[in-house]
Amino acid sequence: MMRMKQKQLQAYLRLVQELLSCPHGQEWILLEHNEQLVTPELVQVLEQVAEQMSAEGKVDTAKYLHHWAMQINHLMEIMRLAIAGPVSSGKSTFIRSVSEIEVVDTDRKATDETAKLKQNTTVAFDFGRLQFGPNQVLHLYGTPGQSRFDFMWDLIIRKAHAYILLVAAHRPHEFRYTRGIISFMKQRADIPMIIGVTHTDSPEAWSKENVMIALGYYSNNSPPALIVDPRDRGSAAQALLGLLQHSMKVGIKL
Ligand SMILES: Nc1nc2c(ncn2[C@@H]2O[C@H](COP(=O)(O)OP(=O)(O)OP(=O)(O)O)[C@@H](O)[C@H]2O)c(=O)[nH]1
Ligand SMILES: [Mg+2]
Repeated sequence: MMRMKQKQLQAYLRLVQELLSCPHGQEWILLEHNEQLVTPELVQVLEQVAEQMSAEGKVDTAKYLHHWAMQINHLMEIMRLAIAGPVSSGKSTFIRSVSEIEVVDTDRKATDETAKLKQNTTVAFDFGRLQFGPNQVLHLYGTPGQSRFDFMWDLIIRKAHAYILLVAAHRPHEFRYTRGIISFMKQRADIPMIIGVTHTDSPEAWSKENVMIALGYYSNNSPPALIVDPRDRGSAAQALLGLLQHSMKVGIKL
C-alpha cells in the first residue's frame, strides 16, 4: 500500500466507494466494468478500508468489504466449473467451444443405448481452460452423461466451485433423468448452479419455461436458466458469465 501511487490508490478507493453504494446484485457488473482494477491491490485496499470501518464501529460495512475482498481474491485464483447434464446435452461441445487449450478428449465410440443417440460419448471427463479477464482462470470439467460413470460426477462436483447443468430441450423423456442428476449433485455439494437449455433450435424443443417446470422448478427459488447453444463460442461464454454472476450473487464457498 505504501508503494502504491497516489493516483492508483484514488482509483481503488473510488471503486470501493462504488461497491458500497451500488445496488445489491450489481457488484459483479461493476467489477466487470472496472476489470483493470480487479487486482491483488484492490483486495489489499478493501481489507484496509474494512479494518478502518471496523475500528469506527461500522461492523456491517466492514463485513461486506471483507466479503468482497475474499470473493475477489478467490476470483483471481483458478475457478473450477463443472458442466453436467445427460448424454448428448452438449457438455463436450460446450467445453470445446470455449477452451483455449486443446481439450483432453475422452470420447469413445458409444456401445450401449447411447449409440442410438450419438456415435461418441464421454467416458472420463472433458477438461478445458479459459482465461477470463486479466486475473481470472477458469478450469472447466465436463462430466460424462451416462450414470454408470456417476463416480466421476462425484469426484468432479466435490471439487467444483459452481456448475452449469445442460439439458436438451427437445428430449423431454430425459427430464426425469436430469432431475436425478440435479439431486445427485445437490446431495454432494451445495454450490451455485445455473441451468443451460440446449437444442432449442430443434422443432421439437420445449420452451425454456416448460423445461424448468419439468425439472421441478416453479417458484422464486429456481436457479437462473439460460438458453445456450454449446456449438457457439459466444453463447457458451455468455453462459459462463451467467454462472459467474450468479456465483457472485449467492457467494462461493471459500
Ligand atoms: N442443433 C444443436 N446441436 C447441438 C446443440 N448442443 C449440442 N449439439 C450437438 O449435440 C451433439 C452431442 O453433443 P456432445 O457435446 O457430444 O454431448 P455430451 O453432453 O458431451 O454427451 P456425453 O458425453 O455422451 O454425455 C453434438 O453433435 C453437438 O454438436 C444445440 O443447441 N443445437
Ligand atoms: Mg461428452
